[in-house]
Amino acid sequence: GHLRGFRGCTVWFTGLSGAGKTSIAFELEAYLVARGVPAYGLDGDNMRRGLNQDLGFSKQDREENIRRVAEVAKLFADAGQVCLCSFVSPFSADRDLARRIHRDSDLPFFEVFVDTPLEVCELRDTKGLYQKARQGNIKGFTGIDQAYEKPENPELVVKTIDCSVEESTMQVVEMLQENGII
Ligand code: GGZ
Repeated sequence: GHLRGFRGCTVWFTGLSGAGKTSIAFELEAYLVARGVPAYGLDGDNMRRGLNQDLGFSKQDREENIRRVAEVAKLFADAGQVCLCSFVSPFSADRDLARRIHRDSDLPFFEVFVDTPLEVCELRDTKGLYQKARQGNIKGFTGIDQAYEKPENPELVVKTIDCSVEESTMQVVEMLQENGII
């Protein structure tokens, strides 16, 4: 879409399971849509149940998961949406690929590191997955027996420990304002 006034973009949330990526993205989606800015969220729930249902959590499958998500996000952004991607995306190379896929189409890409310590995520354990991983019932769980490579140069770092979801969301809103997206 080269005839649009409003520029779409992708906001890429990365962080551990339970860090708060989807909560922030959901709040941001509501904030934007309420102000007439088209926004749409992609996450493990809607991508892994459909398009990516053939993929698991090996390093290779995560790479392909992220590649497909990035291609889909690029289309949303090109269609003028603010595409909100919430994926653990633990590997720098995969996130860099997502960025490159957008850059090659001249679409803005913002990497947001949802920086919640493992101890906090594990204490929350909203889905009981950390407990299962500790017991060895889930293999290759990010932060337990698979790596999470922290972003080196994210556009934004959100520290969720002493921040409400609303406060974290407003930090992303400010970033979008500073970059002329909204
Ligand atoms: C990490 C896993 C795993 C393993 C299942 N490692 O809290 P959640 O439940 O909803 O978020 C996690 C989600 C991760 O999927 P992503 O598509 O975001 O991963 S990636 O970007 O790395 O491809 C968690 C659940 O799926 N989950 N097994 N082994 N998270």
